[in-house]
Amino acid sequence: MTQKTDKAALSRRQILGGTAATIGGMAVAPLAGATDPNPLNLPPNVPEWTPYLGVGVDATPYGVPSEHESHVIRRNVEWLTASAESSVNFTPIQDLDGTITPNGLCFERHHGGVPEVIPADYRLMINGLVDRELIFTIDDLKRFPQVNRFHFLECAANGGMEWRGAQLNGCQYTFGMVHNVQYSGVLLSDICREAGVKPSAKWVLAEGGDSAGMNRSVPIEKILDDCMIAYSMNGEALRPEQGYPARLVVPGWEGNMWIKWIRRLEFGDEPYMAREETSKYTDLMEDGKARMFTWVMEAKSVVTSPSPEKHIMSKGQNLLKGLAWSGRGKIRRVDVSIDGGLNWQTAKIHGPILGKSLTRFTMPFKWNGEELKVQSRAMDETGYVQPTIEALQKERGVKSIYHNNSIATWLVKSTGEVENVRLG
Ligand SMILES: Nc1nc2c(c(=O)[nH]1)N[C@H]1C(S)=C(S)[C@@H](COP(=O)(O)O)O[C@H]1N2
Ligand SMILES: [Mo]
Repeated sequence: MTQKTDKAALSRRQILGGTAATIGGMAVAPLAGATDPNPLNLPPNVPEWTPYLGVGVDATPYGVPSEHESHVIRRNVEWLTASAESSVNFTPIQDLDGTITPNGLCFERHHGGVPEVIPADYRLMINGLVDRELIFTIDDLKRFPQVNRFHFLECAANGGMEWRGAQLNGCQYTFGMVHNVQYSGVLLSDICREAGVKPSAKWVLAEGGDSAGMNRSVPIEKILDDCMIAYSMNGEALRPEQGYPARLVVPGWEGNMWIKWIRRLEFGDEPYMAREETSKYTDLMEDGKARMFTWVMEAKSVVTSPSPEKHIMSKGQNLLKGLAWSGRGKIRRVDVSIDGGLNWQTAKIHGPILGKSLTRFTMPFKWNGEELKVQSRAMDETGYVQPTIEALQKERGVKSIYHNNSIATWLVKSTGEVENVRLG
């Protein structure tokens, strides 16, 4: 693993809040990775940075986070990394607030590395069962009506290492193959109208322009419902690693279908049975059969703090934070347990609550140094409830890599340290 600094920086004294001060009855302790404060900089003294002029507006033409936030980065797991070009890294969701993933922190999954696409040379080709086969430039795409929508993208393999037991001791590694972005782009229904899709067209093959030439079949109903070709993320052009200059957005469905660097949409009358939907991205069951075309990402949630990277720093009042999402629509409710699922409380969910988008929840709790088994359970607007791992294994066994949306458990020890565990 390449998780380096975070744990080492947590001294026992910090965990137990030996230097904790008290503000309005709430204990505050230094954060992991923080250096000890210099008393000369603390009130009632004037801090040493105040009397000097600061850095000017010409210093950072493209702004970057404070150097004190350098631990908030995408991380990868060495033993999951066959080669850097065909690999994955993880979003540091334990370090984020709200629901938007900053562009530089969106996890990446590439099958053949990030191609360098020159925007002037970019083309999107439409062919197959259409009245007019068309080729669009990026400027052509930008002349269509624009939509701006918030959606999560979750890799179907998020949590895939955990089917048989708790493995990766990190919130980032266990749940970090997800990001949530506001996409600007064109609805595919508008592009389809322009091309004149024939009634016989039932499937669309979406194909990428990377060396992997990644392709997936998408049913026409989904294409016409809410799929987009996105050219912007969180207000700026797509990042190269997210598919610059254009990617397919397939709201609520597994990340593998969100073809990056998209170069072609072929309309056909049957699924194309591509590698990524036959050999990969099928779910092997106990009886040797495999589930196929399991597109929707079912409701899921995760407590991001406390979590293996976010130890409890002080006794008394604390705030539990987490994220919930569902590929079927909006999150309706999130329950939280701190005793391994015996008792549940309903967490506060924060608006705006958007369909097929991350939703933030929080819950205040008091901690007196006792062991906790922290869990969260999401329910979506269809009434679907996030299952326990036992219930999911009963239905699907343990051979599957994909679509593990079960409830996870964080064990909080008396030191305040947190571990990923499997109960029972
Ligand atoms: N062209 C292309 N598109 C692709 C991939 C790829 O390797 N090539 N990886 C897919 C997979 S498996 C996932 S999970 C998502 C990841 O998107 P991200 O890198 O923006 O997080 O992109 C999908 N689209
Ligand atoms: Mo993926």
